Amino acid sequence: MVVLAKPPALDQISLVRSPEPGGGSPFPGVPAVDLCSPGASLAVVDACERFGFFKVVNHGVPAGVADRLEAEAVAFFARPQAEKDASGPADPLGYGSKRIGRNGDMGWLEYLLLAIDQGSAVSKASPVPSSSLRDAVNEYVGAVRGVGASVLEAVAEGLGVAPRDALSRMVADAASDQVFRVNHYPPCPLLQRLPDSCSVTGFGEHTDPQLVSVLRSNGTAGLQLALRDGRWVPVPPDRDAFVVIVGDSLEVLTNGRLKSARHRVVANSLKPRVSMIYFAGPAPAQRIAPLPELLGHGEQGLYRDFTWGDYKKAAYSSRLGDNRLDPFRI
Ligand code: GA4
Repeated sequence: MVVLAKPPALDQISLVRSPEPGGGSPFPGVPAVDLCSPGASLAVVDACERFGFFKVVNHGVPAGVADRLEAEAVAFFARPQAEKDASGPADPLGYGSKRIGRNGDMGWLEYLLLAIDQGSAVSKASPVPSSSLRDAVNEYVGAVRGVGASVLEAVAEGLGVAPRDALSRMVADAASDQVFRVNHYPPCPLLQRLPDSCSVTGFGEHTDPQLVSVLRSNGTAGLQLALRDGRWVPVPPDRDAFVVIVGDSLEVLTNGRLKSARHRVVANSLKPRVSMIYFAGPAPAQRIAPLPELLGHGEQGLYRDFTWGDYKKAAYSSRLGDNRLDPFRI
C-alpha cells in the first residue's frame, strides 16, 4: 500500500480515488431530456430507473437568471473571510466553510445554505449577506422550482400515477421544506502534488434526502455520479442544463422503483467551481410512503412509515456518506 503524505491544509479533508474506466457496460453519458418534448415523461422515468439522474435541456429558464446569481455568488465568495463569517457559521443555515453538516464532514468548499419559503423567496430565517444576492436567489429559485415541479409531474405521469400532481403538490404545499445552496469550490493547487489517481474531496459522496435536487454549475468539472454497479462517472459541466438527481424520499414514494443516486464533487486544481442546487422537500408532516398505485396486488412497501420531519431529523444526525434509508427499510 502506498501511503501519501497529505499537505497540512488538507489535513481533515479526505482524498478520493479518481474514477477508473473499469469493467461493466460502457456508460453512454448523462441522458438529456427536453421536458417539453413528446415522450418526456417516459424518458424521465427511464433515466431515473436506470441511473437516478439525468439532465434537463431546453428548460426555458433564461440564461441571464443563472448568470446573474452566479456573478453575485462569485462576488460574495471573493469578500474578506471575516465578512463572510458574519453570515455564518451554517448551523444549518447561512455561510459555511469546509464543515458540512454537524457531524464532522469536511470538504474543500465554502457555501451558503438557505431555506426557501412558499413565495419562492429566501426565508427570513436565512442570513443573506446582501439584498442584491437575495434578489438574485429569489429570481433563480422562482424559476428553478418550476423545473423541479415539471420533473415530478413527468415522474408521476411516466409511472402512471394519478393525478399528475400527486408528487409535485408535496413540494407546492404551503409548509414544504425547500432548501437552496450555492457551493464555491476554490481551486486546490495542492492537488498537483498528489498522484493523478487521487483527488481531494470537495463534497463527499452522499444521497440527497429530499424528492429531487436540481443542480446547475459553471463550466468547471467536478461532479461525479455513482452508477448502479458502484462505478463513478464524471458529469461534464454544462452551464445550459440542469442536472436532476433523485433523492431518498422519491425512492420511498416509488417503493424503490426509482433509486436515489449517490454523488460527490472533487476539487479542481486550477479553476473555481460554482454550483447552485435547489432541493425539493415536502412539508414536515408529509407521510413518505409508497404511492398505492405503485404497489402491485398484495405487494408490500419496502420501508416503514415515516414523515419527512422524522426523516430529516434522522438525516441531520447522520454522517454525509451514511446510507440514510437503511434504518427505514423493512
Ligand atoms: C445533503 C443534501 C443537501 O445539501 C443538505 C445537506 C445537509 C447539510 O449540508 O447540512 C446534510 C446532508 C444534506 C445530508 C446528511 C446531513 C445533512 C449534511 C449532513 C451531514 C442541505 C440536506 O438537506 O442534506
